[in-house]
Amino acid sequence: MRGAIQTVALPCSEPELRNPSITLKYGETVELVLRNEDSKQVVHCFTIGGLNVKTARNLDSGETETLTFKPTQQGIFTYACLMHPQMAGKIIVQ
Ligand SMILES: [Cu+2]
Repeated sequence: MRGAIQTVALPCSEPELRNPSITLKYGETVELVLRNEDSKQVVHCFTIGGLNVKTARNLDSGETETLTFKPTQQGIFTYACLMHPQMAGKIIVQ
């Protein structure tokens, strides 16, 4: 039996900069569904500093990757696209 799963969808695009803060529960598995919604054929990646979470590769426009992980620390972390540092937001683990 697996525990509760939190599923969060996160669009990745610029320049709209839709980078919501995401709140996760400590110790509870999360499925973070990333989708590159950029209309300009720009690739994006995704990484969360401090939680050792990142996409396996860059996502082309329209591509989706699901990252499954369990937050191992509480606190406030920053997520970002390494190629577009302005595409950043907060992950709050409580
Ligand atoms: Cu990017």
